[in-house]
Amino acid sequence: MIQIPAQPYEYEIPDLRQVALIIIDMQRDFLEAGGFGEALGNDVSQLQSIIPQIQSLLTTFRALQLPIFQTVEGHKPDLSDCPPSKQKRGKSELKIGDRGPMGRILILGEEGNGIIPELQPLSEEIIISKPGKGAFYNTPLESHLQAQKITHLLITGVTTEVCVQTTMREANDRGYECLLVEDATASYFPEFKQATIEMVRAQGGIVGWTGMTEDLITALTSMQSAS
Ligand code: TIU
Repeated sequence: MIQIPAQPYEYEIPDLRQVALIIIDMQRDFLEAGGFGEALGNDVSQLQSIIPQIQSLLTTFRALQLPIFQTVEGHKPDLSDCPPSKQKRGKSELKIGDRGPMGRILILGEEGNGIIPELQPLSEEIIISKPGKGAFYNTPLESHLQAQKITHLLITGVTTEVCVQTTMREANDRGYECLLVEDATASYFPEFKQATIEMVRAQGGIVGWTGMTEDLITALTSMQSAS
């Protein structure tokens, strides 16, 4: 058992084999110009500051041979998994499925849908394609977690109040003990990021815990050397 400094109180991981790193939607569509994020009217440069923290967590998980799941939000080319409500939403010129500077917007396999080069997964690492905001809806994520007996999730990625928070709430309702990594998640709206952090850990951790990259890395590596 290890206790990690966190809010609203220490986060406990009973065994290293029970923890996974979840990286939500660090794809070009959200972090680079010409993708879905920009089509929605956002300043995408806002999100790039968290790349070093996620790289550090990736390096630690790889060194400890612990499971990593990256997700990408995207739809089949025929849009059969995209509800018309989602496809039509908003007043932007470019909509899901339209051709943009990085290929068709939010379509699986297109250039814009790929994970950013800095966080490229290794061939054995699992990428979960998800049609919704949450990583559990209509995906095989839960069966992977159950197969590996994972109970604790460290959650990172973008955007904090949309796909990250939805995923954390889905996981919480399924019984997972989740920690949102504060300096490894970002929003186009800094005030929404802060509000999400506070609402997650309010009421005694109603959705889970929040903590910092360095504290997690220190704890995980010391746990490894103690075992
Ligand atoms: N628009 C926005 O903030 N986010 C999304 O559409 N998807 C994710 O958060 N990944």
